[in-house]
Amino acid sequence: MSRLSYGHRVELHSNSAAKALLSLMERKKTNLCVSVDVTSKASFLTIIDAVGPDVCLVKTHIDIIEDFDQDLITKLQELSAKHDFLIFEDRKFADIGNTVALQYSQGVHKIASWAHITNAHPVPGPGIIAGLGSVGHPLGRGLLLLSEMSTKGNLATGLYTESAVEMARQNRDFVIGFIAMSRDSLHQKEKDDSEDFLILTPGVGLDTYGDTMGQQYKTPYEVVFNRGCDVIIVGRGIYGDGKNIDISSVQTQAKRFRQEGWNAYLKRIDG
Ligand code: 5BU
Repeated sequence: MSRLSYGHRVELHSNSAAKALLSLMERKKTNLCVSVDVTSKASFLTIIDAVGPDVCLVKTHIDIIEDFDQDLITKLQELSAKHDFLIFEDRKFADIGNTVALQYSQGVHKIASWAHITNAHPVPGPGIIAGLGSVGHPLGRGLLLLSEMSTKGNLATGLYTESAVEMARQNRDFVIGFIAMSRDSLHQKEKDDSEDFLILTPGVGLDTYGDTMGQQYKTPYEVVFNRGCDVIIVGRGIYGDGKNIDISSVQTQAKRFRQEGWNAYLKRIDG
């Protein structure tokens, strides 16, 4: 499955967020997602405007923004239209269905109203998909399950990962794929040729191997070519520590990661 082009895979999905993302990647020729983990509205929007031409997806942690307001969402949506990218709120929901439905739709952030894609830990069981799906599916949103993580010592391995894949298989209209470190968990159990899941992978870097808090980095080539993942998620590798942002360096790094990710993908589909 991972040898098919993004464009060919559009038809294998019924979910509109999955279709939109795959079409966009094919059209714009990028599999780069930038994770914009900064805490001020101004830096957040500045970085997104700078990397916008090079990304298929912008990943947010909306709850770390100190001066969040509705205008930030309006501006984010304007940038999404201007540069042609989708929005992924990395919320990592992890509660019972009833609670996550409220967290997804209500409160200050009203995530479901603007995030095309969000994600959830499978730890509560299928009820978390039912809860999020009751809000997101009618809006055409897509959900990723965290079947693996990038950090040292994480518990999302083995049977846990396999169970996450099974939960996704039961809910393919809303669960569009996984946050995972490789395609292996799917290959082993792939059931039929029409099954297609997106694999989005954080922990991607080119100049460092990790940080002091357990993060571990792999290169875009390792992630996309060797491990068959679809989207590379890059944060600090592009904008550093988020202080004193140098826009031209942010743009240079975004183009560098974009090129590395796309070349690895071209080599993969070339087989
Ligand atoms: P970095 O600056 O490239 O290390 O940022 C990585 C981002 O991806 C950050 O927003 C994390 O919350 C996110 N992430 C991760 O690093 N590893 C994981 O397993 C998951 C999410 Br799930």
